[in-house]
Amino acid sequence: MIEALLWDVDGTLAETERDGHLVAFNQAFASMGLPWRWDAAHYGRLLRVTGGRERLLWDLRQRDSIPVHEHDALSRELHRRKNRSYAALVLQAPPPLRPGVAELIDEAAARGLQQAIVTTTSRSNVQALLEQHFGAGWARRFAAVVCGEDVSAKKPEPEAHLRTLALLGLPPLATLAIEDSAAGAAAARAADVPVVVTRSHYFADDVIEGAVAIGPGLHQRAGWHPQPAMAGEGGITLDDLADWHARMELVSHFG
Ligand code: XBP
Ligand code: MG
Repeated sequence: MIEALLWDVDGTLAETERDGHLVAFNQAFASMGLPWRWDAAHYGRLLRVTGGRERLLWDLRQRDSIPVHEHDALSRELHRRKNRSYAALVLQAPPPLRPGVAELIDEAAARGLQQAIVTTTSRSNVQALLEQHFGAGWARRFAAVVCGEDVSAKKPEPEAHLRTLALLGLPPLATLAIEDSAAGAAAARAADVPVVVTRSHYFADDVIEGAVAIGPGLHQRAGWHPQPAMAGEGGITLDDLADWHARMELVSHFG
């Protein structure tokens, strides 16, 4: 039985990357007079590196123009500016919640499940996004909120999920994670947490292994693997998740 839903943020709750983080990274480069910009396709490749500062460091290492001893300080400053820009962008034009997300959060709350945020993005980014969608009291909806600052190893390491389980006081099999990427799914699995994957823009073709279900989004019942067992209209419900969780038929999807 599922007692808690563990929600990933970027890509799962909202499509935050292309119109949020990417724009903010480029604003940070411009604000420091740096001549380079990331385009949407390059950013898609960079997303293989989880964590914004780690992504910056990786990209800096590919450039000859910045001496290595400056990478650490520069990546910290760029990341600080990027997160400030991201919060401003989200305030101006919040990326909408993906369809079906709000409905499932409300259904889970109405049925008494605990819910948690399990992300390795920065806390300020989570705060900015969720405050826009759920108001100033957004954190009361979640029994635990684990962010990048709370872990020493980001996804695909299991630390964020393990920490969440400890905060909730639940064993992994009493929970279900919802993720959008191979790294997120691998993190959940490494913590023995069953995971459902809702594919997002940048991870539409990711090779995903060992999810209990993989599909295009929570708003539709078509296109899921395995298909929801129960016939119905509309989006994925808690009963669908419970059924996949109970069957625990591990599926993989190779692009
Ligand atoms: C998504 C990420 C993050 C964001 C940038 O994590 O990989 O690094 O792209 O955020 P998740 P930061 O899907 O687990 O939320 O700059 O704060 O790292
Ligand atoms: Mg994600």
